[in-house]
Amino acid sequence: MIRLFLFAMALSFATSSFGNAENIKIGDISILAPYAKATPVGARVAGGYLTLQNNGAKNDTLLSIQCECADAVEIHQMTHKNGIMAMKQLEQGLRISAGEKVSLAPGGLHLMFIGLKHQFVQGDTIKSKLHFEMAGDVEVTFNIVPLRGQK
Ligand SMILES: [Cu+2]
Repeated sequence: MIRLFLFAMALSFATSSFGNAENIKIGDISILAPYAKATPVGARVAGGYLTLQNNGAKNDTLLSIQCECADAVEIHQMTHKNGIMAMKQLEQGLRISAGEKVSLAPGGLHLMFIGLKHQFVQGDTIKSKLHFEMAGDVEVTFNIVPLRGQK
């Protein structure tokens, strides 16, 4: 009995340590662990990250993202050209092939919040609407994590 109780405690602690992060499903798409990086005062841009999993038999595409927190949200890819790192917008959206998982993470694919209307503060959350070609629209809550630290 005590063991069961401890297990339940551990479980609820593990869950709460993720704050408000939620894994969301819309149609065949799962959205896992969305988070954004905190920003210094006056910053104009912030990076957002998540994993998209397509559980279905049809390809889907993340076409656009909207957030009241920013003028625009773009899907970016890091590119290396002659040793110089740059970011390129995926103007056609981000393809998530049937049965595939696509991770957006620091140093690679990411969402870029551009023209921030307020600072992103560690511990807060921001809500964004993701628009998928097949799965439709879904609201996603991003946890804001320290600027440095989490990868
Ligand atoms: Cu970017």
